[in-house]
Amino acid sequence: MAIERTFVAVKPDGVRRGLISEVMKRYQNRGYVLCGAKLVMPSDALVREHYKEHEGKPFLPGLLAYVGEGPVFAMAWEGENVIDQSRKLIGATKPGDAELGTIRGDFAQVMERNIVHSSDSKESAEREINLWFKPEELCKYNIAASPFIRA
Ligand code: FUP
Repeated sequence: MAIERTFVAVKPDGVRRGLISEVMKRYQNRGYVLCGAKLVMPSDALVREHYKEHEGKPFLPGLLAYVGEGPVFAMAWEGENVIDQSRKLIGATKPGDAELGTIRGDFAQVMERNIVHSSDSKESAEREINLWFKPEELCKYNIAASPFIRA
């Protein structure tokens, strides 16, 4: 168990559907701390770098076009095991496989428009936070409720 940071993004479909606050609410309800947040019109280079693990895959061009259209609402969240827990909050990549109660399970129908991204490992969390945020854009602070959230 450890305090971690993860990168979460509301993708253009989520932004344009007015779901930024809905996504943020779920992380705040869980007691995670918002370390950074900004609305971005990402460059092609940024989106390509973000999805570099998918280089050469047939769905990549469509994915780059969809996310590259922007805006993307980029966030960094901090909390106990937040990397794995955030993956549970967003739900399975294919919304049809996502449990009801997860973000994708509640708001999406197809994986090409699945609302949110969340880092899938410690390595990708660190890489993606550094890719989307400058160090001075990240805040370290305690929320008033922390004694009631963590023992
Ligand atoms: P996830 O980590 O859940 O976002 O999923 P992946 O990293 O495997 O995929 C990144 C994004 O590519 C997903 F959000 C959806 C999209 N994708 C497709 O559009 N088609 C595919 O066949 C696989 C993924």
